[in-house]
Amino acid sequence: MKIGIVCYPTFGGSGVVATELGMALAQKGHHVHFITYKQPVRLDFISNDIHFHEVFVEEYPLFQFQPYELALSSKMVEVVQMYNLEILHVHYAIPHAYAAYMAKQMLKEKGIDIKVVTTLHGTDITLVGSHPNYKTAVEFSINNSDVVTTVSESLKKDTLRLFNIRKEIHVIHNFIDFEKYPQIEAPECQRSSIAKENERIITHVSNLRPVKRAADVIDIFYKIQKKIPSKLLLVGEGPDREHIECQAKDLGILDKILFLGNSNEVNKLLCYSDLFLLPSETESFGLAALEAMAARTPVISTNSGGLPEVNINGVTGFLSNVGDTDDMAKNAIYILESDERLQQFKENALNQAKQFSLQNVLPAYKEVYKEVLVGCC
Ligand code: GMT
Repeated sequence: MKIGIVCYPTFGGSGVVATELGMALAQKGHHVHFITYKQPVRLDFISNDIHFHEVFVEEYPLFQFQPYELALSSKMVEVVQMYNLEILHVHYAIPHAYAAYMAKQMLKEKGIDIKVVTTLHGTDITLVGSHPNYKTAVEFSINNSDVVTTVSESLKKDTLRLFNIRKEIHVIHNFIDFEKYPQIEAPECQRSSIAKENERIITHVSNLRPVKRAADVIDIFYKIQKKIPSKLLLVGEGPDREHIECQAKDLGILDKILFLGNSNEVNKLLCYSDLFLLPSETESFGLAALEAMAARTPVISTNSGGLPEVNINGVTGFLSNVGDTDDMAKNAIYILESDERLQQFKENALNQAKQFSLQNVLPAYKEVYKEVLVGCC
């Protein structure tokens, strides 16, 4: 198949899923064309079957905002024609599904019937998409996609609740490529370079936006380290970074936290991890939690959105109400205070993550592509 993938090229979950999907499809011999404004950060695999097409937006004094969706839809039309693409798979509705609709109409005028698959990822529905400023256009572009998928049952419910949707929604969970996660302790994973022998290592990975409640991460860690000697690895950059640095300084725990910034080798950093914290306000799925579990790390998370589909309470970690940092710290300490218990949770986390392996999930996307090409969805 010849597939165009449109996504955000950044460290966000939707871009990561789109890039991993594209690389996996190319490995299976499909022709994949990434269309976006920068090379996706996770694109680390080179093959004859992977192409990248950069969307340029020219500066012009009249524009207060650059008309990205216009340039994107024009680029989609150009690439579809040039490479005879059959499918445009757009990740994150805003503005990708809308731009794909425009591309589809332009191509129709040229006698080309391009199929549009839209994958909804979360904030494009829950936080941003349903805002009155965007709702009409998002609803329209979902209803006019050929196929719509969501990354969790929870996001499907949210989409049906927040919009007037006339299409069937297919749930295809996010996935992990286990080949990128060493199943035995890698020699380069030197815990001693980060923590003392008796210290546990706790991690949090996010874009440090308000929805991630990074202040809760610091609060939970503060409570944990009072009982259990530990270090916190914080991976990611975002608007809340300065605030949580000050918070950590005020609490006197700055020297126990390593701020590592953005990384496209999260899989390698997670090898150090004993416990993962994800106290988000909402997560449609929580890819960061799944990545942690693939690296044998139990998860302390909230019970919002799709997190209960990934993190099983009392088995792979624990789920608490949003903002209940006392409960999250209590659960974390329960796991960390016993070596035996920690090992059990680690095994459980890995076993649960295996259900979301690339091998298990990729066929669902391929099925959707096949169906849309024969016109049955
Ligand atoms: O979490 C973010 O803010 C990034 C965002 C994105 O769109 O890149 O992540 C969303 O998509 C991920 C991949 O499907 C999901 O795992 C995240 O749960 C989801 N984030 C939210 O719903 C807040």
